[in-house]
Amino acid sequence: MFLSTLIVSTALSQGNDSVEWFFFDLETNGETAEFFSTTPIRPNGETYEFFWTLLSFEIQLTNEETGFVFPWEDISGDLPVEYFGGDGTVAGPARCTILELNPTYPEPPEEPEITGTVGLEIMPDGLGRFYAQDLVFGGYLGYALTGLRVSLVANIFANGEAEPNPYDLNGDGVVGFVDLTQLLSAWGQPCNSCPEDFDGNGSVGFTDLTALLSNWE
Ligand SMILES: [Ca+2]
Ligand SMILES: [Ca+2]
Repeated sequence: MFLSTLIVSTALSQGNDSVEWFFFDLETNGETAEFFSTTPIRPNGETYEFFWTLLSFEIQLTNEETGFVFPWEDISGDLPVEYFGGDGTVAGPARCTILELNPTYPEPPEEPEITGTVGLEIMPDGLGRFYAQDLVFGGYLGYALTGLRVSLVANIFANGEAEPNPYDLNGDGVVGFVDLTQLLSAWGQPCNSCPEDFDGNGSVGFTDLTALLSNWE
């Protein structure tokens, strides 16, 4: 499956001007964890095409009585097929979500050892963020689940250029406090086509503030 993903990816990469491989290796003992790619992709893509493949999904068990920690065990073969990989397209610009999974292992009616959220997104600076959160680890017969390790590879293509967001005044990919500060420092001042005058009435005022706040991210 990994090989076929490589072949499809190569075919699709023609005509795309920004391509990035993201390798992720996340390890957690139940706490929220995140892992960032070492290289970024262009964050202003109009759309992003992606393929991802799960490399391994490992769990670690601990004997609750003796404290003995067992070696990592790859259970990816036991997971439902939708966790093995996938592809799709999302709208840019970053920040945008590539995938979000809610693994439950094992499948009902067995008692779950793991529930939680594992996801991948492109950050405003173009880095890939792979994360695990809201994890609940269970156990059985005196054995507790104490660790989760997920390895995944994603191939992402940036296509086209997203229209710049006029409310993102400093161009960092989000409408937030920095933009608010910039608007407030231009408050009340007459200006001729300055970026903070969203409604173009010649000054920065309440209407512009409301417009920025309603586009808050
Ligand atoms: Ca901003
Ligand atoms: Ca105005």
